[in-house]
Amino acid sequence: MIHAEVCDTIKVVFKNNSDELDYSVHPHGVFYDKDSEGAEYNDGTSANTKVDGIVAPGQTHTYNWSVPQRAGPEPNVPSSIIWRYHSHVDSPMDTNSGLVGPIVVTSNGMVDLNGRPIGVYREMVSLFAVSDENSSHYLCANLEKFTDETCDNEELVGNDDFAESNLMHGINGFVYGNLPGQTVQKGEHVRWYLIGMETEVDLHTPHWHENTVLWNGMRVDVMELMPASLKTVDFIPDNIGTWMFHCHVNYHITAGMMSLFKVI
Ligand SMILES: [Cu+2]
Repeated sequence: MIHAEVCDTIKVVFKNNSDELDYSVHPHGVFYDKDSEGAEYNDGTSANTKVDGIVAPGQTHTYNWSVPQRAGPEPNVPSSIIWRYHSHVDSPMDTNSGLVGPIVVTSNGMVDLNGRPIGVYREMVSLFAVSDENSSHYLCANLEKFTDETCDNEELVGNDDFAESNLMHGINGFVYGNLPGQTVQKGEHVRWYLIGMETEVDLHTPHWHENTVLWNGMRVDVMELMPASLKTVDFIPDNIGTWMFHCHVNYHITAGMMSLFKVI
């Protein structure tokens, strides 16, 4: 999780520890030159000069992203908003392999000594994504690691049920209520950031049980999230208990897009 204040410059030193694949760090919302974009164009520039921030295995690259006013919140909205970074060499496969993370930008002068928004006691981030592990770089490696099968079994890899089983309807990559760490305290100011990702099945409706959140001047308990969209909401939990936080799309419920959060 990267925190920045408007007028900052974010500096990311990225070492690609993969064995054989190029990766990058491509940010949303912030300001950058071509060498800090982390995205490949089919214009020949990357082959010669590596100016686009694509990083070969074992190599290191430094990205500089400045944070202008237009990367921060406007007045009358929460003092911080959510952006995202992800690998953008093969964007669909890279993100299906899990290479996604959050950037939080806070208004100028609204940041505490830890780089977090003043007055916000707890920040939560939830990534709603149907990770298509058939399109992960690590499908074959995972098969070999966790089963007795390999990708050489074409009958298996080409099987529709196998393919369906690899569509992981996750919140932060966890399914069926196994997501840890979602504990808040009654009466504290919680800022909850939502990230959508992936493809046309990723129409999500995060729903908090027994709580309401404030978004854009409205009080709601369900949000809309589209692929690659970003939302920032605030709430103050007022009822102690263990509550569901899940996607309200019927098929996504049965496929496991469920988690629990605790108010203590
Ligand atoms: Cu959903």
